[in-house]
Amino acid sequence: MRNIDVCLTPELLHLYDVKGKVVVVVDVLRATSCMVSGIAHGVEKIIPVATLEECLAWKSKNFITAAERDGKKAEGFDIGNSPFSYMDPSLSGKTVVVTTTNGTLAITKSAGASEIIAGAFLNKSAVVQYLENQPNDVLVLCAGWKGKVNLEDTLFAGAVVEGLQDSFFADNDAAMAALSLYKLAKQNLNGFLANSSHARRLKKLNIKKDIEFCLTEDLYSVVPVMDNGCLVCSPLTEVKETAE
Ligand code: 3SL
Repeated sequence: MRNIDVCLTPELLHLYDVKGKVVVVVDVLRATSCMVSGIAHGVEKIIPVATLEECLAWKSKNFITAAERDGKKAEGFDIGNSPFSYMDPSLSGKTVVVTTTNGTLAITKSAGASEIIAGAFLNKSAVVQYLENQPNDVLVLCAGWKGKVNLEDTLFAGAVVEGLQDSFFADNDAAMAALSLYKLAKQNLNGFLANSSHARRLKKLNIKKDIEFCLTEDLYSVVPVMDNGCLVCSPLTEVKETAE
């Protein structure tokens, strides 16, 4: 039987071996939710980069850029990190280069995995189905916040563990803890996360609509997969939902 493990923050990633595994990077609020939304709404490629400097270098080559630091849109880039910005029809068929505080860093740190995919509550069941239909062990990597563990990514990890419990072993404490938390929270994710640190941080910036949206389960059936440095729509999944 295949194995599923959970890394609760990129700071602990050095303790895991990503070789031969599918790494599911999750940053529910909001990086991977943006990526899933963008791909679902027709963005062709998303290039995640770790730093503002790299993102700026792409901008100077006329790429569309998205950048966020500390929850705010970074100065000088085209869009910030709201899933609603990624739904703009003008982005359809285009490439977006993105850097965020934690999410894109978690993706770049996963280099060396056999595959990297982006997960969020928005595409939870599609991710579970995708993982069921491939042969490798799985590591869910929670992006967290500046090296610290956060609740929302841990809950998503638990949701994936729950979805795969019949076909994967989850015999490690991080996966068990994530699953237990998800079981406690799943009837009311929004309520459970109301006082979590990043929800409070975003609310202070008046970003409430994004939180509710990012906690919607299974709105989309796409799975963004890294291919040559770009996240693209996995050919095994499809763009179904386009209206918003
Ligand atoms: O840290 C990140 O990658 C972002 O998703 C954080 S924020 O939700 O845009 O503040």
